[in-house]
Amino acid sequence: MSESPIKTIGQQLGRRSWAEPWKIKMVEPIHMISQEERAKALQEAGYNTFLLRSADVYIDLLTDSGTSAMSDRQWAGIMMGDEAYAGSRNFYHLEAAVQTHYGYRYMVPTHQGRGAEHLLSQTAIKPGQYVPGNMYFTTTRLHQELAGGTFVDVIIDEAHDPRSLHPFKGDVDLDKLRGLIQRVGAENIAYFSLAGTVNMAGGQPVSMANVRALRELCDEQGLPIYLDATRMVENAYFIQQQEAGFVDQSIAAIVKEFCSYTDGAWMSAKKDHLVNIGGWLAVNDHDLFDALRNLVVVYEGLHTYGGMAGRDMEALAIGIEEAVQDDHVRSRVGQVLYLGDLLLDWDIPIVQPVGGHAIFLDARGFYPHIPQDQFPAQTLAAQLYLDSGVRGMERGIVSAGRDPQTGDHRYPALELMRLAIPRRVYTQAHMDVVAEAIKAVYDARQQTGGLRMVYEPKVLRFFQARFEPISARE
Ligand code: P71
Repeated sequence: MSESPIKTIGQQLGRRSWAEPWKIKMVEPIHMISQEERAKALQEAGYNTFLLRSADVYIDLLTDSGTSAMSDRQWAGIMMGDEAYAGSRNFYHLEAAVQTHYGYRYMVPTHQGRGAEHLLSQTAIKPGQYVPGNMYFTTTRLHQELAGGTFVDVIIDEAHDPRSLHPFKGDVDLDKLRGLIQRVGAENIAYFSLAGTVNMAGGQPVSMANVRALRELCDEQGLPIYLDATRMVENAYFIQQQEAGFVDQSIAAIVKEFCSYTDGAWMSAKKDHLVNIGGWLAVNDHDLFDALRNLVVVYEGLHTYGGMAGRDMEALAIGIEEAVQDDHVRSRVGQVLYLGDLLLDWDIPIVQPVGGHAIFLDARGFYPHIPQDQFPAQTLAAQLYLDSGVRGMERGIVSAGRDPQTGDHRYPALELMRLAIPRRVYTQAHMDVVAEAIKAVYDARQQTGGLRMVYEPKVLRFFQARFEPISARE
């Protein structure tokens, strides 16, 4: 009998296949509208994928934030909501889950990540202070600036190079940090703002060795470290797989050790924690906690709900537990790597190594003929939607915004278009469709022209900016 030419992915790669550690119990229909309808929708949205209606999107990879599928246990938790204004049972469950898995003493819930960033920035930054960190994130840096701080990027140089294969491109460059301390003095630094993984670098992880060394330096200088733990579980997976000495440790143990080198963390629970809304802020210092607890009631809600319903806190507490299960994390990151492998195999320019939550297409590699102030990554997001209804997000010059001092665009080294994969939502077949769509857009790259910005909001402009195509004759 002749062998079938059709092979599973596992067979093609010479290994046994693995599969998701769940089966599907409820489905949400999706469909692709026509090419003409997509062209119209894109024009109405000002060529900004944030302004598209989700009904006009086929496969939605705008973000992995709040878009994951909850488990049956989490949905059951929704029914167990204790909607008391104060002291809800679900709050205590959430507090215990954070203490158990992240190890911090005190926790304040917030409605989502930026609520926590706001509280931490207002309490821990004095106007005029510097906040060093391993690459900016849009909302994080904005809250630091609104509190009178100045963010200083001290990530390793490799993080700015989409082709560098460094396995821990999220690492802090300790020499850059020492240089800053020498220049401005430790007393003018509020804290170290550490993110694991680093979203804007491509979902790149920080190594355990690096956080240990950072802790030593910060101890010498009397500086606290606060961690953006939004995708720390995914960071732990890379440590487990790639850093010597961790292959036999559980994700849960790695997360906890990593956090033990930091003084506190803020969380957008809409990512790792598998909920549609929620966040928290946790610290070890009681005085700081007291200040945060005072402030949360002003901006979020009482300190035992912080802007979440009791049911949301219950789903979140359960999500924290599910998030650190090894089989879950392996399949979550494994799906991202699968899409990345397809694209790499076809020589499509993407950020390498592939990170934990998303594929980042290198828009400069697609459109070397489009200057950065004609928005290559924004163009790429528009083209991919037009081709197949797949929605991604610009992460380049539009996201970087303007320099508050000079008013000019910031010109980031990375001009990327992100395709973020929601957790437990799409199948391997969806990934195949996405890969083929990207290939079609790549094959048509030379016929593609850039965009001009016709409306620009003052802050976080990427959300609502509008664009128009620049015609070939201009
Ligand atoms: C993402 C988001 C959501 C988002 C935010 C801003 C612009 C576009 C999309 C949110 C994060 C994040 C990190 C590392 C804090 C937040 C804010 N990411 N830190 O990637 O990735 O959390 O959205 O819950 O307020 O699509 P929040």
